[in-house]
Amino acid sequence: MARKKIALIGGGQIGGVLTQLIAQRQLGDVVLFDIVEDLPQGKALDIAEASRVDGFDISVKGTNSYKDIEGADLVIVTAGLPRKPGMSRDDLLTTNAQIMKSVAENVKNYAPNSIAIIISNPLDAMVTLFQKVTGISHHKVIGQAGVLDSSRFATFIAWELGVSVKDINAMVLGGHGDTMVPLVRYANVNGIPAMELLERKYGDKTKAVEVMKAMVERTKMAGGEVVKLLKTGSAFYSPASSAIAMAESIIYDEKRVLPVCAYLQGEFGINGYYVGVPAVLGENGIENILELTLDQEEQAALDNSVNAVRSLVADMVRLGF
Ligand code: A3D
Repeated sequence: MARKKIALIGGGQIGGVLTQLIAQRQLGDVVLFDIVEDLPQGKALDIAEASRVDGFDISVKGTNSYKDIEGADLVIVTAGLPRKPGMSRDDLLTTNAQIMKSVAENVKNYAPNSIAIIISNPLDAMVTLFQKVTGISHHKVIGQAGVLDSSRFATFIAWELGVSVKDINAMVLGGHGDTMVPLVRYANVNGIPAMELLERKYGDKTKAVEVMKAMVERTKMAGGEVVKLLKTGSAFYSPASSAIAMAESIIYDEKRVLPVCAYLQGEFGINGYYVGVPAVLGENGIENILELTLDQEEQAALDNSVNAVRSLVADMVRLGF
């Protein structure tokens, strides 16, 4: 198999971890782009100099020139400001939309045939803008949010039940904001409903519901919890790992079912918006969107989340993007 070329746009916290993970897993040759002079070159050199100890022989190049991303198979975008304590993701809209527009124009020029994974916030709006400016097919422009939000939810359930997180299946749908929808009814431990195990643990349904509700709330606010602790930026290890799971499914055509920010055309009753839903990821990007039955409460929560995405996108359009 020819080695893939992976362009990372944004050489900050997430971009750096992405580079290291890609190198260690030998997923492809990396070009790390940033507008800050010397920053991507420094990170690339640092990571390349671990190649002997880590045992990888892919190439890692840092650059300030978009020409170097030419012909990339996969582009992962993290360019943009992260949150500081007290900020919502939506507060980043104006600044990051300007950045995303310039990123997208360059990807359109140099890597129009790539598949793109977007991570920059506010996520749902940034994916929408990137797709609009590049004109790359919707199924090849995908947002990362659900893999991370779901991993956070799964982690909290594992801690609560005292079981391995490897056996937890939990999914979060909707927009990547405070209205996201952790699906309680489908959360399970190797097929056993998480709610059943909670009820057995506490011997009381009301208490089990209360504990699950707290985990749902913590999941929704998990990004902010990390921002508050870090003080100077937002989570970066877990978002990088999440994007790597998506990248691997695409590069190795694994057809994993992952919750990702995908363009919907009628699925879940939503038309013309990027929203987090379970999708099959393979060599063509999003190859299928898996619909599932939602009860009234879940559908209402998803509709509420979609409304938040709609108003964010409308704000972006009003700002001229
Ligand atoms: P940070 O460490 O600040 O890195 C961002 C990088 O973007 C910096 O190195 C900047 O120099 C660079 N940059 C700025 N403008 C441009 C430009 N025009 N072209 C290219 N590069 C540019 O942030 P980070 O890596 O921690 O986070 C990056 C983004 O991801 C932020 O918008 C975060 O809010 C977002 N984020 C998303 C998630 C999701 O799960 C969706 C999670 C965590 C962070």
